[in-house]
Amino acid sequence: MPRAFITGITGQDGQHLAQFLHDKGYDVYGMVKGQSNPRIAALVEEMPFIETIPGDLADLPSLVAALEVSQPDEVYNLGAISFVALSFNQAELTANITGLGVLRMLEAIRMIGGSQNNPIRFYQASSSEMFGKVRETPQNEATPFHPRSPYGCAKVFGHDIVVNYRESYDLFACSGILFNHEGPRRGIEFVTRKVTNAVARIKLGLQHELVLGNLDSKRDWGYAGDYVKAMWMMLQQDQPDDFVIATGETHSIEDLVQRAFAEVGIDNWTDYVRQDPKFFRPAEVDLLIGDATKARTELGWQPEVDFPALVSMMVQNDLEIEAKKAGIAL
Ligand code: GDR
Repeated sequence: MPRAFITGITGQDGQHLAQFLHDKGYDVYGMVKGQSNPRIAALVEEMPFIETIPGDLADLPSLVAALEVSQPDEVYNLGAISFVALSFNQAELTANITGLGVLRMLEAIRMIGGSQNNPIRFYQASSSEMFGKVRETPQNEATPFHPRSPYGCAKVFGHDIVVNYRESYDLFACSGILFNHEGPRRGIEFVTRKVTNAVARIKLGLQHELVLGNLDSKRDWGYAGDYVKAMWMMLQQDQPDDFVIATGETHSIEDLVQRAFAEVGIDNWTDYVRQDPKFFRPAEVDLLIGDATKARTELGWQPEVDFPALVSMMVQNDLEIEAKKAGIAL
């Protein structure tokens, strides 16, 4: 059985990837940090096949030990401080975990290595946030970076160090430059889930207002389930390389809000939405739209869930969850 080691296993992508790899016959190891994290208990209950290993991206010896225990064929580094807004308040922590954490993981791989015939293959979760104040539209693998947040800066470091270690030490290391990807497992702090959850609660009469920041920024939103498949595909290539993963369509936050309300039959959405400066960011990424031609031609990857289907999936999921919690029959 092939073996995979995943950091960030309790996050949205970690969960999707764990299930995807398990279905492919992998033994799945997930790194968990902290002492008593309720998300770990919930995850292990849902996916009992996951073997958890303690460790922290801030602690190199713990990464080395985790690789010694799991002896992976593939390592997926999805762990990060991943919320862009938070990175402005905790910039140093973000640089340490989201940026230096990548370096530590690469060093751990250099130390443990895997067998000569079967070196460890490494996937790094790079991000469209690296493009930031975009230099060209759409963005592809050759588009220069101009990050707009401590998170984006840390991801640029992570991306560059992967390229550098690949070139310096001949590691099988790939970066997926993933544009926004969402779904029912998305954390409530991110705008898609915040909106779909609020819309469900408003429809059920449990909430009366949705408070947001900037409604004008545009994102290329795909479905997380499609995107974890691309991560795995990258590691099955003969040569390591970097790939943009995106849908090639962009929508504003306003489009998202409008479509989510329409899904529950509410057309007068402006009556429910208020803007608050506290949700605006010190610097914004105004427009993202990815060109995934390389992934399509070289990996044979393409997204299966489009924007309307994604919003519908998330709203319906939140309706079910919120109705069940409140004891309301749908
Ligand atoms: P993003 O995702 O920063 O693109 O990074 P997020 O959903 O947080 O923000 C998207 C856009 O929505 C605007 N916005 C709001 N955002 C949040 N979270 N809450 C609000 O109330 C709100 N109002 C407006 C934001 O200003 C922004 O323009 C995500 C993360 O998953 C990263 O980790 C990942 O690398 C990138 O996607 C690709």
